[in-house]
Amino acid sequence: MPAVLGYWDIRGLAHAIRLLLEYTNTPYEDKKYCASGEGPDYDISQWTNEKEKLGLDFPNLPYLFDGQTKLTQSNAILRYIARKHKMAGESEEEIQRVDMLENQVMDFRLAFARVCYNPDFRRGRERGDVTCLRTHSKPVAEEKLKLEYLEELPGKLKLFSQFLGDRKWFAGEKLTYVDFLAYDVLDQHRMFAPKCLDQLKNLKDFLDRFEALEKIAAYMSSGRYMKAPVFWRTAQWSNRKE
Ligand SMILES: N[C@@H](CCC(=O)N[C@@H](CS)C(=O)NCC(=O)O)C(=O)O
Repeated sequence: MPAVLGYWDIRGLAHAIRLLLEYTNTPYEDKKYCASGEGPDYDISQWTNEKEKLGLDFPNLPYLFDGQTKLTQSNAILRYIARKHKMAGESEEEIQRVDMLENQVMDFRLAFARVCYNPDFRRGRERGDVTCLRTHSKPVAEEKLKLEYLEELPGKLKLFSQFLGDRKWFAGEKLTYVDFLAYDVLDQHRMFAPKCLDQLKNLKDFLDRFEALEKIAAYMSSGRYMKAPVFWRTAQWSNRKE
């Protein structure tokens, strides 16, 4: 029986899991739940009708079923797959680096999502009553949020670059599940701010090295691969298929 990964029909918290399932050659069904109707009150019954009936301890998306194993929490799912394939770090130093990066990536991801989902500029845009920063620009709130985020971004990325240093992968010589997380958030940022990695050669090389892994390259060129949307319908950036 193939494993089942359940998630929305977006990239979101499932991207690194999908990549790891592909890399480890795990047979899986990529079960995608769709929201329908018009926003902001989308119909999410495809998920909510099932949510409490799946036997999950903490019903949520993403979930993974694998034989008798039923898991939620994206990082718990990643660690479960990684442990099976010895991709969770082995030496104490590797494990420390894995633990730290996993949590650093989550902080980075959530800060980015807070900007991309910010309801202030959505409300402003819907009301159409926000003044513009420049005559032909987007509403000021959106512009301001993005500019503030972009101002802080180089400092945040520099820390990832220093942490990687001249290592091949983030834990050291061996590929671990946190490389899949790091790949996902760095790639999202490259889509959001295309020049943001220009001065950080080791991060660009890391992305290239990751994409060149045979299984990853095959997945990325397959019809199964989903580059976008990164976020859900209610986001202000990357909320639709490209
Ligand atoms: N900490 C959880 C967060 C899960 C979460 O927020 N899932 C969102 C999508 S990103 C969701 O729509 N969950 C379905 C629900 O709350 O019913 C994880 O890492 O998996």
